[in-house]
Amino acid sequence: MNQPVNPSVIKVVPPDYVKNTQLIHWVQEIATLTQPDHIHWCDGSQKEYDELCELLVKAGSLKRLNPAKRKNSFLAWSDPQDVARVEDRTFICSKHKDDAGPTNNWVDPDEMRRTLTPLFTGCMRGRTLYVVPFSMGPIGSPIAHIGVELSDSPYVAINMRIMTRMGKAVIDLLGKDGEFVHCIHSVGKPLLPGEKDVAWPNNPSKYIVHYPESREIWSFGSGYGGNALLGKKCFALRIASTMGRDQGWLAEHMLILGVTSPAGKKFHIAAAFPSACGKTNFSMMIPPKGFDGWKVTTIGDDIAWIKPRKDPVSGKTRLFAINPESGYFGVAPGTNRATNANCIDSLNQDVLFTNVALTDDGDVWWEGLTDTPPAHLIDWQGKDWTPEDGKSGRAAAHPNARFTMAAMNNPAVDPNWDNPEGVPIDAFVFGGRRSNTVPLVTEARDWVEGVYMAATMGSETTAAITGKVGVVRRDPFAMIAFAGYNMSDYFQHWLSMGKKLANEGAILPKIYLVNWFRKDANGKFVWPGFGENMRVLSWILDRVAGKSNATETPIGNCPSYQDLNWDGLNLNTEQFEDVISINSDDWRAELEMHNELFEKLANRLPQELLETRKKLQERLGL
Ligand code: TSX
Ligand code: MN
Repeated sequence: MNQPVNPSVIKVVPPDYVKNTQLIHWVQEIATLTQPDHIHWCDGSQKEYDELCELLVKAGSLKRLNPAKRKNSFLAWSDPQDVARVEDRTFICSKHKDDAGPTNNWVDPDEMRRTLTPLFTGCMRGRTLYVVPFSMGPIGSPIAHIGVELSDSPYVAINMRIMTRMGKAVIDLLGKDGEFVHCIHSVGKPLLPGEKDVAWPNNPSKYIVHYPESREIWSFGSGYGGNALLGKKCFALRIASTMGRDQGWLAEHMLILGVTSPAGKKFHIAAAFPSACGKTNFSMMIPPKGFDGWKVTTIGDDIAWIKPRKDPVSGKTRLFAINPESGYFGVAPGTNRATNANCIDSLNQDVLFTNVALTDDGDVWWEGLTDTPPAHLIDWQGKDWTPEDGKSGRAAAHPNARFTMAAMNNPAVDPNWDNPEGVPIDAFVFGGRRSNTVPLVTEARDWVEGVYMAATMGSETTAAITGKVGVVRRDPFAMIAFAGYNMSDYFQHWLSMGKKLANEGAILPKIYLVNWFRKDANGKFVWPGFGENMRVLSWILDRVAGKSNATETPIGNCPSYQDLNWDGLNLNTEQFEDVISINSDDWRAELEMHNELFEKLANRLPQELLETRKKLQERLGL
């Protein structure tokens, strides 16, 4: 690695409790490269968190919210050019291009290192390098893994304390020779001596780089979300998915929820949805009228790490899941008491808000929080805002504005959310946003058909995602942006896991495809969604328990009207038909779109998926 021009770097002196020689040498190496003024080893304490928040307030990067409204909570406004993940600047740098596959940006790893070294050289001048040790998953869990992020952003350090188990306990677990994923992050804005910092430093040139073979992440130029909180999408999905492929487990873009029946029987569901389908809402769902005694609890809202293990109860192998995160980094706009009451109740204290609007009394507001907006706000860009601006289309909060909250502050958090053993998964649910074609719920007849459903999943774009509205984009397993390797190999990994586990006599989860978003001839949503989705969940769980009926259709098993519990909801048989029907013209077009995806992925596409498509076509009489 190139030595910086001015190697006058501070000598790394770690705290006494740091014994890991690889860690100490690596911090020395990165400090020599990036030339920070100071190095701060994060211990994860409340005192440290409070001090970093105070430092960010003094620097003008955070505003403390009114403690009477939002206790111990802060607001950050980002640079308007740093507001979301940058997928076109995200790279999977495997040795071979085919190992990244046709859906990832690939650059040769040696070439990428030649590009990044000059960018990282001296990039932390005038700043503090924070050493952020973190565990993805309960510390010491057999499903968890450790990472260390070296970042020049104190905003990253405080977010990582909420989103991961961060601090000294992780260093202790690492011991002398423990392994960890190396994560390097810089906002990419070194300061000249005496130069005044800006509130949200970043660099117009952004790189989110993964080296799957050496399990490294290098992120440059952004301070926002998944670009900068490297435990989340970069580690827990992209790097972890390659670890799962190599080691026989699954890293998935899935929420995990617990459902307890009135009789006290507990089930667990893992569910994958593309963006803008209300994943966080689903993970915090409240059962509706007619479901007295049912309880829904949250294990995770975004990511699941799933490993097979012998279940002491049944004596058989089952899939056990943990939430590798310890907080939720959720989209604020659209969240309100009707869409997600548990979330609203989670946001009263200890929250970091990013890019929402500020009220005159030091509270926050975003589009959809209340029907009537406050008469005056400061918008996410620091400008005055009135409801008139809203009417002319200028949003007060950025559409991708976020809250960072601790899982423990969710009133519906599952008692096992932090259990190192994980929870046994009974069913996998996949679902996109489709105004037609895809029924409310379809059960896969077997594992392979379920993998096909997930692999071909599509979702319609919304205004918040792109300019174009209502275009179906394929998002296999909701992993299109997050698989750290070839998507066809990823499908094969799912198929192989299924086969291997079935051969071992394992209890495999059943697989379902759902769609809350079918519209009628007038373009209106037919299914009421939100808590009412419990009706679909309880049918699924009854299927798992062998208690409810289904009718075989050409695309899988669907409930008939009488198979669902309608207690407390008026939805007539015609409306049900609108959400469950299978139209053969629609499915002809759908299978054509599956073909387009398969052609793109043809190189290593598992034959079984092509065979499944053929059977589907025959059953549909196409
Ligand atoms: O999150 C949603 N879920 C899952 C909830 C557990 N949303 C919001 C999506 C945007 C992030 C939904 N929107 C859901 C849903 O099930 N369904 C719909 C569509 C819909 C929207 C509004 C109404 C009904 C359905 N009803 C009224 O507005 C009164
Ligand atoms: Mn996500």
